[in-house]
Amino acid sequence: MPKRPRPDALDFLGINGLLGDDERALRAGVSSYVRDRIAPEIDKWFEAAHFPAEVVAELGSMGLLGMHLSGYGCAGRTAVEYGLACLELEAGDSGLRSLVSVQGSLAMWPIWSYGSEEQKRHWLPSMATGETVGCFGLTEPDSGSDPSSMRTTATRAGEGWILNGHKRWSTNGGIAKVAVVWARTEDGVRGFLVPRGTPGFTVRAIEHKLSLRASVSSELLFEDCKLGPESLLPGVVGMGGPLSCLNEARFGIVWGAMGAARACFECALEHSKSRLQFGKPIGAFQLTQAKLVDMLVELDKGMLLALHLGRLKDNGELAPEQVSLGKLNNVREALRIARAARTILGADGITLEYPVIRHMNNLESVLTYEGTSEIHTLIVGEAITGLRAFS
Ligand code: TGC
Ligand code: FAD
Repeated sequence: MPKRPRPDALDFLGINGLLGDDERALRAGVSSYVRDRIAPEIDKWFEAAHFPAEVVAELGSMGLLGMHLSGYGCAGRTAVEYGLACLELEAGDSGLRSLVSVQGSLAMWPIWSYGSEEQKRHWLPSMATGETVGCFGLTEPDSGSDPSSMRTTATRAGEGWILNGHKRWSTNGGIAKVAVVWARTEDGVRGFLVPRGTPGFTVRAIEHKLSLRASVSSELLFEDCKLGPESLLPGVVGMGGPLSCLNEARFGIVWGAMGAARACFECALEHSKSRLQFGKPIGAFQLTQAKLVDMLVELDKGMLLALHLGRLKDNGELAPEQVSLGKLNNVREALRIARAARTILGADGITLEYPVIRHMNNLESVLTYEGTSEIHTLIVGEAITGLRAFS
């Protein structure tokens, strides 16, 4: 009797089989790129806190920037395809997925959704190729989880505006040619497109990070920064503007976190089979197997959750609170998986010789940005109780 094949450890539930041909092809293409181009370099980039700027155009040429948008040079891919790209990019490094999230979901998406026809034509095609990088300024030094407390203001000056304020933690800020900045106006919160080099606009790097070291984080400073009328995003007023952008980026993180988790699981699994202690592979000890199986269970559940949310999104049925549930679960579990993987690697787990500690440190940022796990808990809590616990 032929031996019964065992499920593949890296796709135990056969989730790849739930994908269509186009989805599998896109996933395989991004995965090869990460394996051949990113994996050999990422430890050096991370250690040197170096952002490889040349990667932006490469991602653009693969059609991954603003990939879930249509027209204006964008690839017009589905939500599931966008998610799969995030999954495979983050298996390389969360910084790579951050770059794509911010460019596509936080910079291009608001222009595509709320911009004038002229703004779309002006910015989107060069953002899709990667020639123009965008960043997103919502968080401020005193305004993180509660962005509605922002102090940045835009006041009318003739036909245009004057911007004053301080944004912090803008991913891509130092390399961006355009910043999407959210500011308080007399009508409510509005979005502005601020080109690099505008007088009164300066950018300062945030250094000494021990997480997302291969990603640019910046402060954006606006001092009597004069903007023309063409800078205003005409299509949205109020906090719904910036918060709706977050749904897009959070969705990508639901998938991406599972990529980082898978990379940690794969590394720990391999190590458990080759590392001998007490005369046998550590993977033969029951406690190690329990760790590996717990990791696998959460990885596969997280993948199913991501795919389910992706299918809902493609059907136009995904609610922001459902995205919150996905971000909460998948990032929390990814971090647990990374920590468990670290223990399986023992002392080697703290070196950059293996990808685990890098992913683990990156995931600490992912747990915090795009809404902390506490905030997503409260968003889901409000959805099920009807009671608001933020304030
Ligand atoms: P709230 O009073 O609840 O709502 C104000 C208005 O906004 C609407 N709204 C949404 N619309 C679309 N999508 C959502 N998810 C929305 N959430 C709220 C809402 O309907 C209302 O509209 P209207 O028309 O009635 O005015 O707002 P609030 O200010 O009380 O906020 C509640 C809370 C805490 C959930 C929100 O502030 C929040 O999500 N806080 C977390 C902040 C956050 O996630 N910041 C992320 C910054 S960007 C980032 O981290 C990028 S990292 C990227 C990377 O490198 O990958
Ligand atoms: P705080 O809001 O000060 O929170 C501190 C702690 O208090 C958290 O544990 C939080 O959950 C908890 N807390 C706060 N309020 C409550 C409450 N009501 N109930 C219970 N607990 C609560 N922002 C941008 O605008 N653009 C970007 O591109 C961007 N990129 C980022 C990149 C990185 C690497 C990082 C680390 C952050 C980035 N951010 C960006 C900022 C990010 O969105 C914020 O850090 C995040 O929203 C949390 O804000 P905070 O850091 O000020 O923490």
